[in-house]
Amino acid sequence: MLDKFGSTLKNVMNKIANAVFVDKKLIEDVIKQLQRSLIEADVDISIAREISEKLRKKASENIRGLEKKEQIVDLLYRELIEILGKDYYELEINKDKKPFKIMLVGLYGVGKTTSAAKIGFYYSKRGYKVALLGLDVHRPAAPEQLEQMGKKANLTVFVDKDEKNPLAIYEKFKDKLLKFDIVLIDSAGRDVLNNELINEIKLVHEIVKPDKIILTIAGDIGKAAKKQAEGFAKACKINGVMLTRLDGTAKGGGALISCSETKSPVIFIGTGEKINDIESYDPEAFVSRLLGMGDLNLLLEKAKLAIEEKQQKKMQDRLEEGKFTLSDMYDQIKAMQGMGPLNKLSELIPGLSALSGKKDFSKLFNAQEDKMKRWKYAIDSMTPLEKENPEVMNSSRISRISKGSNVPASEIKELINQHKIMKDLIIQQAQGMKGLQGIDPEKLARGDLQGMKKKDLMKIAKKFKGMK
Ligand SMILES: Nc1nc2c(ncn2[C@@H]2O[C@H](COP(=O)(O)OP(=O)(O)OP(=O)(O)O)[C@@H](O)[C@H]2O)c(=O)[nH]1
Ligand SMILES: [Mg+2]
Repeated sequence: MLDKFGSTLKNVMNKIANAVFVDKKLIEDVIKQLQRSLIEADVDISIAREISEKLRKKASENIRGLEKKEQIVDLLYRELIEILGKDYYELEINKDKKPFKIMLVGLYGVGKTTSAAKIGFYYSKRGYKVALLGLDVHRPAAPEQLEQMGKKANLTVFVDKDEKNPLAIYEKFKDKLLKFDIVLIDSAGRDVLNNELINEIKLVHEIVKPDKIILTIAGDIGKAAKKQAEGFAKACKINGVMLTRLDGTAKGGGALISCSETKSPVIFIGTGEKINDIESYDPEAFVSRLLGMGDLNLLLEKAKLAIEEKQQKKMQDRLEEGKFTLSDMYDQIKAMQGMGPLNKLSELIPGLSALSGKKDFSKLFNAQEDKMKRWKYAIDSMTPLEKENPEVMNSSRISRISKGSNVPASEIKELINQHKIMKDLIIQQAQGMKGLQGIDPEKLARGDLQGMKKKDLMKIAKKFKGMK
């Protein structure tokens, strides 16, 4: 279903899932790729541009915090729903009116006859007693085709192969139709929407008085669907659209958007030649499937792990070089906040496993949001040298930072102190537990100090001395 449009959009999704950093460049890449897939789907260039602009604006306003990828996906998802139809429409079938008449109109070869049988099948599966009525007197093979399709759908078919007047056919079967809940009426097409076709539709409309009229449009014509939707809407009241041949065309996106643009609600989509290749069109479900949201969540999970691995490696390298700046500390604490149980998380971050289970560190990671904010202001007021080497900090620097950030000097001192403790421990661990040789690192990581030798416990105690 919509394989091509879907696959280009899935590429956009993969790009997001696999990105290591969510930054302006990624968002720009995503927008460009989306634009490309929209144009491939035969969406009008001006519309594709408009969508890109909107996304760009929304992304710059809304993409914040930790769950950036989810936010981009959500933004794309909502934007696509917006353009691909927004609301879910159903034909309102009046069960008390027998028969409830649904007529299909459309140009030559768009799938009217096939769709009449498909829609009939769709409603019969939902408990309605359905018949098909053939009023296409132009195409010689039309009655037979409808009969064949009706047989596949297990529906009663009313056709007259000799009669050339559609109204006479209707009169002939009128009484028999009363037994049915729903009658699907197949009508004749034309090459173009000319007066001849309009007059025929109007005439049939007057006599047959269909309760609903469904315009059939072939999905593979892309944005040209707009002209058809507008033209038919002028000629008669269209209640909804059946968009056929969405299987195997990249242009389905353009056709759907055209229908949405012209306010012609798509009710059904045709996804193949078989009788059950029909779906009611629900934009939300459709877009989810189009984007492969089911797989996407999995992909995001996997991506998260992959990124963690990459970032872990980078972090590990830095730690092994003895680097752990104030900014690193801030980022780590921030990243870990609100992400789940501390013990579980700290296993993922190099160095921190040694600290899990330590009460004081739990406290540190659970630092209040506003305290974190003040730390951030303080760090932002520091020079690169101070961030990299907080050892250079003295009282005049602290008072400068305090003034610049409006954070009390005592809190800045606390921040520097916490950093020192954390850095010593983390780097120690990263560098192969130099000071703690002989201690099972896994036990240490679990905070499992039982059964350790007294000598080793003393070593650890010494390391934790600075912590309150
Ligand atoms: N792949 C695919 N083919 C379809 C779909 N709907 C219809 N078709 C095919 O399109 C061709 C035309 O379908 P018809 O139902 O005969 O179209 P029509 O509008 O009744 O044509 P006329 O009566 O000649 O105006 C047939 O070969 C159908 O099998 C669809 O959703 N997918
Ligand atoms: Mg036909």
